Amino acid sequence: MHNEHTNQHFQLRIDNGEYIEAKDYMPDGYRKHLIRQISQHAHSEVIGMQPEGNWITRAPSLRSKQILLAKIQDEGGHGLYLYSAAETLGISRVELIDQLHSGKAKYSNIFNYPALNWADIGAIGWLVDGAAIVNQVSLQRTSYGPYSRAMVRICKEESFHQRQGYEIMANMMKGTKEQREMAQDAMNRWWWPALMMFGPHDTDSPHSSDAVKWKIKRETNDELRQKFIDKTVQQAEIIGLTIPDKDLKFNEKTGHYDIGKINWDEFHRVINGNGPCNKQRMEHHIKYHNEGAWVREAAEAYKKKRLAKQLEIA
Ligand code: FAQ
Repeated sequence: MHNEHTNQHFQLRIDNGEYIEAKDYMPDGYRKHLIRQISQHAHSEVIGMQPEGNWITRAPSLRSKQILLAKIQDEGGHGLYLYSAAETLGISRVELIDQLHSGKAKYSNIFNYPALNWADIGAIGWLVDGAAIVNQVSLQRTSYGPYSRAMVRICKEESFHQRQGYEIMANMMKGTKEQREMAQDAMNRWWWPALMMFGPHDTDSPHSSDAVKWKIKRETNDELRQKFIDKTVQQAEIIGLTIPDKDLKFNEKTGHYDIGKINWDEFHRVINGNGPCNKQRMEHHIKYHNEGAWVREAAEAYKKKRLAKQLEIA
């Protein structure tokens, strides 16, 4: 017998490459996994506006200020697409934000590092958006329809972000000795945390086996990290930056770059709340969330009023 409401039928649909939509049957574990991942992704986009926002008023030219403003607005928009995708799974925005504020939901490790100078804005665009896009291109084919569609839109914008960061780095590398040193210093500070963005090695990643079985992940953490390394090492070479890894070496046998050891103690410290900026990031989010309460109340009141009017007319 073939019952549409069984996990077996669900897995068959996944194996056949079908997309799962909001009202379709899905196992509880699949729903929970997606709420966790999509909401963490949304929180990352929004918290990620903070390190860059810090540099809008100090951008070195009107052109660079306009570009940075547009980029940061895009990140806010990405957060909105993703919160909406998470809400289709039956959780409210209020609950999602509560989970962020209580520390139950994580956000990307990378946004707990400070942006100290303009070269950091280049490094964020090039390395952070560069890592994000490798992951997100793969997620365009994730099995949950609303998440996949959000990713298609996000990827279009993210590739522009990566290029704006690379342009900043390339220009600084064509500049004075001090500018070249600033670019290298930013590279040294952002390289390893960017590699950590892909998550723990496959053998230490508790969620990966379900994610692969359900085709939430189309490629594993290590596969995506390797893709990012291979393309970024070459981009660094072109503009004269050195990768801060004495063990980095091209492996003729595999056709990929081998790297040194990632500091997973640092990763766990940062994602568990003890990175350089965790406290500041969360305090900032809570402060402005509370200050914006009146906007949410006004929107809610307007919605109720319109609904009452529609009922009157009907
Ligand atoms: N940071 O078993 P796994 C952007 C946690 S893009 C913090 O491997 P999973 C663009 C993980 O949650 C950045 N925590 O987990 C932008 C789990 O803990 P939990 C956001 C991490 O989910 C640029 C535990 O470790 N992109 O923001 C991280 O299968 C510039 C075990 O890990 C996404 O979120 C980490 N890096 O794989 C915006 C992409 N890695 O939940 C502004 C979507 C792992 O049990 C400015 N997400 N953990 O408490 C994913 O693809 C996956 O969730 C992974 C992790 C690959 C991140």
